[in-house]
Amino acid sequence: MAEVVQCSVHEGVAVVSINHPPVNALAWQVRDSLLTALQCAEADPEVRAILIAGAGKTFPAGADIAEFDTPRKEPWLPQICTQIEMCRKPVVAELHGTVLGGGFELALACHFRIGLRSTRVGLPEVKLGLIPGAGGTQRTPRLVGAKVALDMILSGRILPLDQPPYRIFADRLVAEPEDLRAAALEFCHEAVAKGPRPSCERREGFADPTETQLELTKRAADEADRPENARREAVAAVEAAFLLPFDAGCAFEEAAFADLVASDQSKAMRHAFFAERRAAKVALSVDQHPSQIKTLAILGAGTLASQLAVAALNAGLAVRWGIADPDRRIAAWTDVEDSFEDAVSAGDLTKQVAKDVLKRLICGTMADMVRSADFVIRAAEGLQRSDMAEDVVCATAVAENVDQIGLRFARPAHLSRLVEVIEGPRARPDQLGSAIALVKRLGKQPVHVRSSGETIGGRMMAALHGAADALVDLGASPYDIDDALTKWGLELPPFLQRDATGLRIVGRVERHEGGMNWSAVLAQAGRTGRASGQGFYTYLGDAATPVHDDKVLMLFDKHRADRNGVKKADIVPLILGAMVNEGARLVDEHVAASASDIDVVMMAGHQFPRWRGGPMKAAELHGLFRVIRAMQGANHPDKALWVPHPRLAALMRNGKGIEALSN
Ligand code: 3H9
Repeated sequence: MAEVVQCSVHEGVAVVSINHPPVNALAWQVRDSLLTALQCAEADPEVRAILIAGAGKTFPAGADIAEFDTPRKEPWLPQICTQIEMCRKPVVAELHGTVLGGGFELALACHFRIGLRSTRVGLPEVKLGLIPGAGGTQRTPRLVGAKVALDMILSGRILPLDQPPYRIFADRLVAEPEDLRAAALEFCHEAVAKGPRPSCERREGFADPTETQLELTKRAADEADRPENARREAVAAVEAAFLLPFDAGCAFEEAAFADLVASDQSKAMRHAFFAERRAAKVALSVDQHPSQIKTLAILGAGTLASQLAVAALNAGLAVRWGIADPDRRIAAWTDVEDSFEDAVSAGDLTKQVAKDVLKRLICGTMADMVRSADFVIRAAEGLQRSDMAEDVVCATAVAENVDQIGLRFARPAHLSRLVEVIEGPRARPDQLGSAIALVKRLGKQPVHVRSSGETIGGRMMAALHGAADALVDLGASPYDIDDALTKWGLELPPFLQRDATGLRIVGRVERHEGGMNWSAVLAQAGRTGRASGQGFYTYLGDAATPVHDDKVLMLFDKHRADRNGVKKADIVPLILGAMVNEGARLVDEHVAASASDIDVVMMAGHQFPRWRGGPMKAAELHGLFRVIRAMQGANHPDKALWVPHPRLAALMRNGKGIEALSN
């Protein structure tokens, strides 16, 4: 096996190359070897400058995220960054690929940076519930100012190094990959004349102290009420960079990072990171490459079809849009054109790009449109597989029975990330492979489901609503339930959500044994939802402000015997309990492959907050023992809700985490 860090000397320059595929994450063995290589190079009298590079596709893309679940092992990355910065010989970073997190911090600790034009940089730690922990909160604002540093840290975005203001991080850029090493070595020789330039001594980013303090005060106020701890800590750490000596600022950052790594929020977000990647890696016997799908036919004239057309065009596909009614074709084309004009007005696209994109869209009869397609999506009910080649996959995107392949896009389909890829009872492996490849080609998150049309999201949302109704059966107020779930992090809690959908529609859903259909009760009393100004809530001021209404509680009390059957503190554990029970059933029935797939569905498609990690991880972090204890205390006739599923009970008994719930 190749060494994870290789070192060779070229005309007085020690080239230290990190070789730890796939992304050169700065795992312990990399840090250990890197530190040794740096110490050797500094001590070697033949070496006059040091070049740090990443082998393969990228300079390090960050610390090894998996390591955060294990005890910290020295040398820690900040120590290596200090060693580099204090080196008596100039140290140059050679950048390419995605230079992220700890990788970007490593680069900032170097005295100089040369990179490929195509390099992208970023500090995405906040997406893992963390702040940069290897000097990123201290060195970045020193170079580029508090505003840009906080934009980078709080957005976590991956940004182009060759564009302002990020261009400032590079001392020189090179266009062609094959020229990079020679240019970097030449730059190292120039750096010998310049000598080391420690970033910790720079303060040009703080040139205007008044503006810096104003920016920091504004950011602290913006973040004050947000639930994610890492965001507030990031602002505080950048303020420390501004106000404190470098070492004291680093000590603040280190302590905050250590607290965040141990926090449930970060554990949840790290779970999300790996769960999303696992879900995208469906074990396939036939693996289709996304680039093999170039032309997509979409059949149907409705909103879903139009959103799919926009998504496919944005992903660079050629779109053949089959619409039976010739008059609708013109209107449909205009819908899509409008959507791209909006993007031009918002500054997201140039006119020319929008024009070029629209050249890839053709509308016509269904038969004509499917003829040259690599993949067909039926986006309206009742449409039949027309005259297309036998090997072309035709997936249904509407809620109907699935025999072969179903694609369930979270709405709106052009903006949402989630697609549940349903493998029906008669699906072939190659069809499933193509469907997953298409979803990846669209830049969306696939989750594999085995069913005849059921989705993970549908079943889990039904469990959530069923549990909310059952809590009302037991005497809870819908307002207490919505309040508890909002404080927990749900953007749209169940009863507000039903009011928005309309209670006549929601009231048609059947309740199980012993349950009252509270939506139907309200609809019968003329409270049909938000549009009518009255539902679970009464709406004031153009139906914009929901307020609690005692009349609703009085109406409910006529239908239920127990008015005090639920403690407020039990609401969240009981809702989670019902969801995690349904999750265990989904895995047991092989509809979902794992608990982590269920979490991905709920985070990517149903607004479950990422910092909770999805309902399955949230139940684990809350404590499965505590959740199951609350379930056992709930006395409801619908046993599916709170009688713990045997697989869930086994997890608790064996002290296992939710990851163990998989097929
Ligand atoms: C940090 O740096 C903290 C410091 O501030 C302080 C330290 C003291 N670790 O995404 P892909 C794996 S926090 C471990 O499919 P792409 C990934 O799981 C870190 N593993 O590829 C997958 O494994 P598998 C800050 C990692 O080309 C494989 O690599 N950095 C890491 O679509 C391929 O990944 C980040 O948050 C990692 N850091 O995208 C960057 N990164 O094949 C996180 C990737 O077994 N990474 N893996 O499923 C990314 O954003 C993307 O992976 C990247 C490549 C854009 C780099």
